Amino acid sequence: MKRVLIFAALALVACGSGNKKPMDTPKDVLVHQLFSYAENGQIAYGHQDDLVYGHSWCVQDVENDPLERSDVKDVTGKYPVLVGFDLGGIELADKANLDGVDFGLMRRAALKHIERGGIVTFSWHPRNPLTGGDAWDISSNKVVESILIGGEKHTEFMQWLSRAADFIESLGDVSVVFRPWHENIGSWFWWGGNLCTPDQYKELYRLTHMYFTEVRGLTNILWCYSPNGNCGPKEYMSRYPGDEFVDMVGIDTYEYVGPTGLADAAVHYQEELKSALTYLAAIGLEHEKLICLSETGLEGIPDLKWWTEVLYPAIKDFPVSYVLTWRNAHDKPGHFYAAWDGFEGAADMKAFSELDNIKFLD
Ligand code: BMA
Repeated sequence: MKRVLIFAALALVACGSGNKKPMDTPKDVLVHQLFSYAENGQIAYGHQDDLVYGHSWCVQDVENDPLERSDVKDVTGKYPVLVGFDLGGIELADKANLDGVDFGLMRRAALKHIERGGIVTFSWHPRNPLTGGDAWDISSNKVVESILIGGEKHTEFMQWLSRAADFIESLGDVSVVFRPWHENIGSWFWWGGNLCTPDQYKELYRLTHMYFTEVRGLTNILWCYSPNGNCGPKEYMSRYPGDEFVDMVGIDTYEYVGPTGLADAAVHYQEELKSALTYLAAIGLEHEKLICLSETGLEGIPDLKWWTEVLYPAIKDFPVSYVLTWRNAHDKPGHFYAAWDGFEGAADMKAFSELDNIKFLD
């Protein structure tokens, strides 16, 4: 790994090369924060939906809860640097997102986390605008076409975008990471690989970017392109919307345990991760973008040394600014991706949090 070159490129990103605006916008500050982790050889840790619920608990008083609880903090003594939230449901002005998180609570938690020095990242699993199904409804390959300019659902879709933009705007003068239309090489979401052409996908991403930045003036967003990582570099870039629409490149890659068991799953996951991070680092260098592991994890963490012996060795040599593990559902006991107080594998996550080059919130 040509670390010097990578960091030189990261420095260009951090300085906003070719960009004449002043250096202290909230977005600049966020880019610098992420850049400084990568530059110091550190990887920040993030957790989805931390602060609003965890394994077997959930914030009840959405208006007054002090938002101090966190499974990650219970186990490691520290909050994660990043907290991820999902906007799924905002498109139809729902009160709560697809996992039951009240949007007012989400706003409060996001701002509280930023106030503590943390970073917030948003994903979005919107419903299917053509069929009325959910994000996973792949029954039609005409959905993206239908929402682009000239499509039958375009006007309606622009209203969906406006509601997502309203939410981000309501956070005020802060900068957040936004990674819409994620996991787009695989075909499990209506915007996935077999569901639209590369050009249609790019147009969707650019339309979203154009609406947020040019129409709504939301220039503090750090845009992350985050396909699923179980593909090669050519496929990864085949739907890349373009340098002017992207600030960070990431991948979503999970470990899955198949019939051959845990040890095999770990080997396969590490191989996949290292291969993806190798090309991601090269892409970051070439395109002057930060890189991240935007989603990862092993559901239920049956491998009690997963953090220090599987995840850490696979990521430690790459200039990844952050790694985020998925949510700890409060209503599905086996659906968790971070340790929680009482979980038998908690000590290993604590050991991970204490590694020199892994960063939690101080
Ligand atoms: C998936 C699962 C689902 C959830 C969705 C969006 O990976 O966690 O239960 O609804 O993410 O958060």
